[in-house]
Amino acid sequence: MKKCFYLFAFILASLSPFTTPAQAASKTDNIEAAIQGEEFAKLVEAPFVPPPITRKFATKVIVNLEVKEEVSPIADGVNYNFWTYGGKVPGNFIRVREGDLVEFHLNNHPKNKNPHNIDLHAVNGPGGGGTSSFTAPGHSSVFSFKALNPGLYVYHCATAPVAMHIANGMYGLILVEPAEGLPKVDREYYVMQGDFYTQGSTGEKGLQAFSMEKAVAEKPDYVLFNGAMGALQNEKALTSKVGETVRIFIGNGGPNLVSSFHIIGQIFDRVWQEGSMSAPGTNIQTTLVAPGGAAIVEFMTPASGTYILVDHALTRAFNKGALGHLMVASVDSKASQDKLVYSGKQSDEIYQPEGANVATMASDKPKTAKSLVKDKPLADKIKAGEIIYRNNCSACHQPKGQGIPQSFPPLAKADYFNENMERAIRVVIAGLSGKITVNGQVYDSMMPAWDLKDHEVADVLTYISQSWGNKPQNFKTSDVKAVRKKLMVEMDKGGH
Ligand code: HEC
Ligand SMILES: [Cu+2]
Repeated sequence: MKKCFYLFAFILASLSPFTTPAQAASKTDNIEAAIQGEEFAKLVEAPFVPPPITRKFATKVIVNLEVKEEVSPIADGVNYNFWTYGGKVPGNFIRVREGDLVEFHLNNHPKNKNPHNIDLHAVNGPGGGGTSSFTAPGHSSVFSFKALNPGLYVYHCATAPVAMHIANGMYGLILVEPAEGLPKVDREYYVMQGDFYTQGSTGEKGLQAFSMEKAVAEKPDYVLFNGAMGALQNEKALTSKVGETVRIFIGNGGPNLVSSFHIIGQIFDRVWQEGSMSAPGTNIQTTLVAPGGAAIVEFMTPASGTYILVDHALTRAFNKGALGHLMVASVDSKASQDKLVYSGKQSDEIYQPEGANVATMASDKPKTAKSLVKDKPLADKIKAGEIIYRNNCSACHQPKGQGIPQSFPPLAKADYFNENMERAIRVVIAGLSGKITVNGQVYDSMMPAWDLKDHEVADVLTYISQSWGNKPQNFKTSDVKAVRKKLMVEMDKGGH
């Protein structure tokens, strides 16, 4: 009877007009695929992945994955006791081919304190392997499964309390590559989001313990790509060159938050949504990645520059760490194409709608000539400035002016800020872009011009300079007014 059904299904599948190459082998075919030889899986740490599989047949793949409990930095000056598959968050990337027989060895390091197991979403079987892989410290469990369904799958620990094991970093990705392989690209990367819950608040220094209370409330202190703030920034940024194609295997360990994965300034040419290997979606801006889910995004990088990976639920990116960099380098032979795709800023001219007077728009509307220049007492200015700071500046420069390494310069004990009052005023009213050096660190980013009244600019700058170890100064409304006048004259002359 069962045989009969398989035969029937097989005939149906071969007749179906909807059969695409990605569906060429059926689950039944994969159950029956003959296994030839054996090999050890090459396990690779994020953000890299093992090379594409070129084998044309199914084999036995032996996976040796080690669980390690290890204290390492989650942010600058903040440590966390991560529980990992292979020593890092996310766990080692595993790459097998559909039809392969996977012999899985889960090794729990003798120095660990807790039992662990593994549930691979690529498994057809009870608990995804969880029930067969429960392993005490200093022990090793073995189980085997057949990789029947091609796709990109999450694996994670499923030992109680499961959410805690996952929140401590116990997740990774396994790719079951379709028999015919994936389209060729120039670069492949591995990025996984996760939410983290600490006793102290975001950025609080020292060793931080897990907070079950915050996890239950789903209020993370950190939302991270690859397990640490800055894990994909600066010298650790993902890279590519103009004209190259990039594939990112993006997963979400959770345990709780959905990721709205987006790269600022890139469009995904193809997205294999939810890790499915059937037809990819095309021309996608943001893709949802569920906790315990994954997707594959692919795009050609046509223009040079720095592009920012984010969870587009943006306070997670700018306040909780879900922020990475993709640096696309220009290529001499492609310089003209690069400029054709994106020009860069071509001009900045005064915009004056009919009937408007720029001079009064851009500054305080004077009631009397005197009210223009009269400042509040210093203490009141600092108080008012603190509120302006909190509402306008702290999202990027952070609540205590500490900034975010590589992205937003510090305003606390900031040599650049303290060096030149006029320049600080200019930055706020006219914006700033291009390379600057603050406390020895180079920033090459952009701050928008701020639409604040003259006295508000004076108040916020006074607050900053009277806080966090800066050189105390009193910025006057009249100073701001004078700088604004200078800027207008410069712009009228066409200078920048
Ligand atoms: C959207 C993010 C963002 C916000 C909001 C923001 N800035 Fe900035 N700011 C930046 C970036 C990025 C730079 C560095 C620009 C560069 O690299 O050229 C910068 C640079 C500066 C600098 C010069 C560098 C330094 O460390 O002294 C000052 C001063 C400054 N900002 C003040 C402010 C003030 C005051 C506010 C609020 C009114 C503010 N910023 C709001 C992103 C921001
Ligand atoms: Cu575990």
